[in-house]
Amino acid sequence: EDEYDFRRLESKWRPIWDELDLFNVDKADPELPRKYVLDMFPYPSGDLHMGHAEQYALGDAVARFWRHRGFNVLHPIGWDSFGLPAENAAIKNGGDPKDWTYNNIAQQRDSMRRYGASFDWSRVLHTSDPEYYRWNQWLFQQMYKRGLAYRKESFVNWDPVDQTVLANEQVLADGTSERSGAIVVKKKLTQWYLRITDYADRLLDDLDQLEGRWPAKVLTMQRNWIGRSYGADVQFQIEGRDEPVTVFTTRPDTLHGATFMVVAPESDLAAELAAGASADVRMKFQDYLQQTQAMGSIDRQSADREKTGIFLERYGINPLNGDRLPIWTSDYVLADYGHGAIMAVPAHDQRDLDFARAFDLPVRMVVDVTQGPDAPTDTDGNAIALADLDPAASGEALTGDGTLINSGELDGLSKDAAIAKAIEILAARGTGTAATNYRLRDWLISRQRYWGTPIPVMYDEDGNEVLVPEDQLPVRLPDGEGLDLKPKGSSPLGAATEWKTTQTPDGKPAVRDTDTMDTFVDSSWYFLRFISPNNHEAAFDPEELAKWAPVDQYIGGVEHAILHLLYARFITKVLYDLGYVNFTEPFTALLNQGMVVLEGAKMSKSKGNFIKLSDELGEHGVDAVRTTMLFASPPEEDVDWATVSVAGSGKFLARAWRLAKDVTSAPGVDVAGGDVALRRAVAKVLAEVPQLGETFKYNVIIARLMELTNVTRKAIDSGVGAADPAVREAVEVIAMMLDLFAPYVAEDMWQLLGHETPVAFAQWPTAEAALLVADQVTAIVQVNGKLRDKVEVAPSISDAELEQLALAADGAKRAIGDGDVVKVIVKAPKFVNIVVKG
Ligand code: ANZ
Repeated sequence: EDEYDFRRLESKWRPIWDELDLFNVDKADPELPRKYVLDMFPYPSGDLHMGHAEQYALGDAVARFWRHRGFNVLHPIGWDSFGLPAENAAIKNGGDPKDWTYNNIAQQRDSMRRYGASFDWSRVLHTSDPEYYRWNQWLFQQMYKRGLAYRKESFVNWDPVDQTVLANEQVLADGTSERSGAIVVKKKLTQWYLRITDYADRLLDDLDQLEGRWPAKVLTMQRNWIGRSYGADVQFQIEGRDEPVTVFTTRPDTLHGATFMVVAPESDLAAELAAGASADVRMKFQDYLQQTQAMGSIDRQSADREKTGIFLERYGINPLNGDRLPIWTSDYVLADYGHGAIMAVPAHDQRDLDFARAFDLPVRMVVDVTQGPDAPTDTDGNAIALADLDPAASGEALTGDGTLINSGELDGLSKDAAIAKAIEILAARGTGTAATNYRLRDWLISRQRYWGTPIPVMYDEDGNEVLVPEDQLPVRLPDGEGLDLKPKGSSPLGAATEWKTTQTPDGKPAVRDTDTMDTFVDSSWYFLRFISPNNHEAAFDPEELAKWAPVDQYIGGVEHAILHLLYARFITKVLYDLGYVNFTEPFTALLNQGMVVLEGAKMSKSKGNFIKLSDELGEHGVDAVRTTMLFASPPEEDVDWATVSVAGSGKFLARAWRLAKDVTSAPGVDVAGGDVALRRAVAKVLAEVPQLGETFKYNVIIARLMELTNVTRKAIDSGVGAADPAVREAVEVIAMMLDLFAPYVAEDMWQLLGHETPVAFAQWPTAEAALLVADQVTAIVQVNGKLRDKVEVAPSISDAELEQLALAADGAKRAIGDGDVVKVIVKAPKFVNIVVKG
């Protein structure tokens, strides 16, 4: 009991905290202002690891901070508990994915309690509970009724190892699956989609509201993902074909520079044109198509790939100048962007130029970039002649602004003016219009897997879609035990004959949709369910929503920068349009924590550089690990576990705890008469820490508490003594602030100091203004050893500064008179002696 022992503190306080249900927001004073602080909820993949420890140390510091600042803080936790790993574990080891999932949840939950995270445990939710996924189904149906959920047959990204469809977002830049690492292929299937593209403009424009509140990097990633570009749809007649072909271009100003056209190999148009070509081309086209389909889209467009393609023996007609343009097919044109066909302008587009040079096609300059605002210069700053910039020779396309040439009616115009003029001419002739394009695609949510939310739709005998009536929701998953869960390209639920067989509301035979939803649907609105998790009448309660939503501070990894956040923003806007919520952005502020690494490298079991959280907790204790996580660096940066000292954190906490043991004054003692120097030190911390907390500078806060701990220890051991009221004041402040990172130590200190209520709700006092005034010291100014003047200076003054002041002091000037100053002896901040001769 006399020594700091983290094991004793943890086993002492954990049951007491559990018993008290401390962070249940419904038990707090309803008059308090509110904040909603949310950590991205975990996937129950096993026990908590170092990454979780970093995230929850941070999120908990944020939540605790706002409680100490007088807010009732909603800080809920739950589990994102549907998904493939559970299913794969069941395939490997037998059993039901449910068992694996809920066992892991139980383990993580225990670990979080041990970790002292200040969650409201009355609000726990699991997305795999029928009580939760019922509302996924409800949400899907709401969207279906408004035309925002629809089915279509299309090429999908197919993961041949996991045997499932992937969203574009899950296909990595090299064309492999984010899940299995397999090379993703295209497959034609009928699938459910959510119409996120209807929201593209709002998803983009509303990002402006988040400027400064979300990491700039995340905003950029969202913008690029949505990828809006302005330009024109231009129609080209095709020789020997009735219908014109439309291409999307961002540069209609360059129409006169078009020298060929390219269509995507897997487009219907390519197939049609190839079918009419010679036998040789038909055969080459088939091979080329197969090659293309085995490739990822990002890889296909990469600028440094060698260009390949086939001439389809057909010609298009340029609507501006009547030029005849050969039509090629090449994989650098994507079937699902724009119209799957382009006009190629090799002089001003790099990929078109690479292609033209590979196949010896003409290159025609139509923008004189030497006449533009960013005219190129040589190394001496001299202008370069246009003839020396010829892309056909240099291999560098001229993509900059400039003045139009070789372009008939557009000649002499700037790029922007020419874009407007070209669109005007095309529109007048009925061969083109202004157009906007997006990279964003509709959200494919069907998954051919078991462990997810059943899609609440059935099909009658004619194959018509029929919604499962709302009063029959949830459509529950049948037991996984006994079902063959192995991936085979169709959902395992297809084999659940009894489950699958049902009736339409008017009694006709029907079968259920056997696919399940992408688990990103589950996480796209869970933050709203936390607000009324136990409401069985509705997904969320409007009154409660008004109190808490939207989330004030969201905390999680940057790996969710695109998908999860985009989907959550989309669903929020949908719910806004449906009248369920009165805000359009779900997360007012976002913080991305860094990773925990070892010697600069990501930790992984296979690399053998894996640090086990439970080992660290066992050796150093929860508080020391949490403090270390936040002391190591600002939260956005990575923590390198090889460079930290957890033992050092432990020693600091022991020193702090020892202070509380030593205090001998009674609680409530009047601090006004306490030692002024120590009170000033405390006041500085009180004034500075709230600012630091609002900007997440926990590392600096910990450094300040370390300093204050040392100063307080010195005061106790020197003349001030343990009975001085200033010592009590200092130790109380240390305990209240340590609660952000080291709740066990803080609680125990608080109790040792004689308090009977939990430290978590102790309000930080405000610093007394009088104590914050910068101190001054009096420096003595002597001339030849005799006191001649005094000056008031800051204690931090340098010798040089003090010398200047002393020489300028009236008393010193008089004493020096006409004499020569031969030497000045300075001991800042208190003493100066000026030696004068003659
Ligand atoms: C002619 C042109 C001239 C173009 C020029 C660019 C520069 P963003 O900005 O990403 O929207 N493009 C259109 N559809 C395509 C497809 N399905 N696959 C590959 N490329 C496609 O890009 C729009 C530009 O990308 C379009 O403008 C088109 O090339 C090409 F000096 O048209 B451009």
